[in-house]
Amino acid sequence: MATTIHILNGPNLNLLGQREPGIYGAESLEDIQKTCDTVSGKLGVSIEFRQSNHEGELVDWIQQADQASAGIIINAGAFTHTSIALHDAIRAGSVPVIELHLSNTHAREDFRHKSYISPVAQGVIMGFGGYGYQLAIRAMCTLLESTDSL
Ligand code: CA2
Repeated sequence: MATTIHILNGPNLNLLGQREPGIYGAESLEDIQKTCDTVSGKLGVSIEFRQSNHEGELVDWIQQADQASAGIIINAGAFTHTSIALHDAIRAGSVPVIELHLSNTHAREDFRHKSYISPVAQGVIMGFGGYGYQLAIRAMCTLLESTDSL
């Protein structure tokens, strides 16, 4: 059975492609998911791609992914900048986590400069729009190979 990577998306990411294309790009989350399916298929891994507007649901998914998955890629949206609950859920787990953002949050408002995810993530990818999802899948596969987990 193929190794699974969870790709978790936080609040408002379901609105991608409808507003603010200058910041987040013109692709919808569904478009991004399709590309992720293609890329992961080529790399021989399977993905579980999800989005929620609810912090507790994301906590549940992180806990589940820690049992069912080899790694987690998470774009926590605005919860990145506020959520100690997501920080604690990641910290409690043992699979590698890659933090992902479409935009370069450090080039934006001050309140986006703080991340509660970064201190518990293996690495961070940001500023490449939807292409960042492909980069994150590739980075996760390289990481898993290097630890003989793939
Ligand atoms: O750059 C990213 O990926 C973010 O995680 C996106 C979040 C933002 O709060 C983070 O600071 C950075 C926002 C999610 C999408 O929000 C939309 C709002 C309006 C229209 C489309 C998307």
